Amino acid sequence: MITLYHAPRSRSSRMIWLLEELGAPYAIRPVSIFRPMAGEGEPDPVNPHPDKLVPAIEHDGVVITESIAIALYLTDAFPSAGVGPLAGDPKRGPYLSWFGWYASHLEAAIFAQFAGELDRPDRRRNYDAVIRRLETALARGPYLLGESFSAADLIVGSAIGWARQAFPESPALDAYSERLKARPAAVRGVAKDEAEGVQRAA
Ligand SMILES: N[C@@H](CCC(=O)N[C@@H](CS)C(=O)NCC(=O)O)C(=O)O
Repeated sequence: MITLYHAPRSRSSRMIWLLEELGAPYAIRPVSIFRPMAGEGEPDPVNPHPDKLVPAIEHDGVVITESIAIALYLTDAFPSAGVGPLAGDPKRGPYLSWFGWYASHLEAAIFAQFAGELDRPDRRRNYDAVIRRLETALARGPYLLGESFSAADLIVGSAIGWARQAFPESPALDAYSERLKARPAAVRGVAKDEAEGVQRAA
């Protein structure tokens, strides 16, 4: 059994989606977090994350943190779902590369745009490269790895969905977001996330 430490409408929401894709046995343990945008919320002593962030998961007594580490850990642990190429598969390298790119470049581009920093040449260069990389990948295939969906789409796509206004107009990006949102596991994930939010507000 996997325990997901979760706060509604946060980076842990996509982990519900991932667990649904995997058909993995899991329980959601709601925790409170500090929400910097709203300036409210308290770190939860129950949360095993060393910095009291979400997501964190606990599996067989081991705590795993960081969205991309959790995604890799889970897709390796539940390979029969077929949403994470394993070592030996030629798609494994590109799969890992998309995760690294997400953490190093995509999040930086989003936050630079939100912070109004795109007049800085280094920020602009990264932002333009990010848009180019996404457009190129989506012109090739419906998913980042080509024909089939993977957890790299889930991580990258959830960030695009959350921060759509940070990106320029793009039919390809919109179609990609819609394709991902329509997945049955994503729909179930959203419903469970909403239910958690309602319970916490009650
Ligand atoms: N790189 C981390 C970021 C985690 C993160 O920043 N989570 C936010 C919620 S979206 C959080 O827990 N914030 C609480 C705080 O800032 O104290 C990951 O992707 O897992």
